[in-house]
Amino acid sequence: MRLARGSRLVVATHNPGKLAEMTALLSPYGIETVSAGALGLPEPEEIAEDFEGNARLKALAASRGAGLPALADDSGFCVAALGGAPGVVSARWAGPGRDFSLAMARVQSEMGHAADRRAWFVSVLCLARPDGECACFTGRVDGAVSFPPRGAHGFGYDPIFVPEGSGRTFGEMLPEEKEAISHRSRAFRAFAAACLSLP
Ligand code: ITT
Repeated sequence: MRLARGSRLVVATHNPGKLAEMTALLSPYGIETVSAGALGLPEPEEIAEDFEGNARLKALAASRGAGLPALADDSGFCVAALGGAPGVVSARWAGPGRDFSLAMARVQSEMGHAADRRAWFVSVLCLARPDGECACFTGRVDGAVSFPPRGAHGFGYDPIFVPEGSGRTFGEMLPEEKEAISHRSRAFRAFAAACLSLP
């Protein structure tokens, strides 16, 4: 399923941090982007049990709602010592006010002094068309949890995640440094190879 240059594409997220990253990743490809929020599309309930199921559900809802192809991301922060939690419910740990200082404090209190500090982010990007055709692409970045939170860049759990090979959190990295190695950019590279063409 390829997208022609000049196509209009809905970026099917209501998360401003993700919207900024997805728009930057799409910028070299000559695709006209419009966000789900700008189109007034509702946020579908994320009732699937895994990242791919939720990415499909969000991409299909936006694509059918707008009558255009749509790209959705379902992602999460996974902690080894917590059996992979918060994982698919990462956004819910921030509560109704989407307060990620609460979510990060919960990770810290649930981990306690666990010796295993391994953590990873996962992103599944799904491209859907209004006729129901879908294609999904997964990316992952491994690293460790680090407290206290550090850095004001990025969003969500970025201030407590140190990717492998770095001494800094995603929150301390410039957008282009995070983009070089992030789960979302890895999923995006697979998506771009399958669905986009460079000028
Ligand atoms: P949409 O469904 O509208 O895209 P959302 O925030 O509800 O927005 P998810 O259901 O996929 O998105 O939740 C994923 C959560 O995982 C997200 O809110 C972040 O807290 C966290 N997360 C995902 N990618 C992240 C990243 O690159 N950096 C930090 N946290 C991230």
